[in-house]
Amino acid sequence: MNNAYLLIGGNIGDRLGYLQRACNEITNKIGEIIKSSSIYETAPWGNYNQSNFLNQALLAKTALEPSLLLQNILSIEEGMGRIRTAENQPRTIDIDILYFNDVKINSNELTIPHPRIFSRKFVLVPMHEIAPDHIDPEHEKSIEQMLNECKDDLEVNKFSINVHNND
Ligand code: PH2
Ligand code: MG
Ligand code: MG
Repeated sequence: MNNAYLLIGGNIGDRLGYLQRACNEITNKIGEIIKSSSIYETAPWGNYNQSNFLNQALLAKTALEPSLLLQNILSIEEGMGRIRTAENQPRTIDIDILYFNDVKINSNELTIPHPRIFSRKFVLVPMHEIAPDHIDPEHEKSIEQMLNECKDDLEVNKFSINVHNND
């Protein structure tokens, strides 16, 4: 079995519902979710002119090899109404492979570890909750070290459902 750390997130429509549906799809099509972080509400990185995201980090155990894992992820995203236009556009769901065992892959279709983990608090904060000591094979640093060194100051806050409940 392989260890796949994933980050899921979205900023259109029923954000919480899409995260929950993504977890169900991941369990069915990829493998058992062993760890999951809290859900965080995060300011949009890269394209400020869009709504806040909900993001969550997961550890899934999977029998799939990376290219098949990616194919299943793309089919889950498509089934959940993800439409790809330009980069950093609003989306119902995005499922990113952060780490796969301790492999490094640089192909046309796939870069593992995900190339921008170290510069994004919306990835590092949820990852730190489930795997602070995980070593990034590219930077040879732990998630905790990378979070301490991260210069990103965009908001990343635990999401509370009750705050949004008006009755
Ligand atoms: N994903 C992006 C670009 N910007 N910002 C936040 N807060 N969360 C994301 O998941 C995210 C982003 C590209 O995939
Ligand atoms: Mg992404
Ligand atoms: Mg993606």
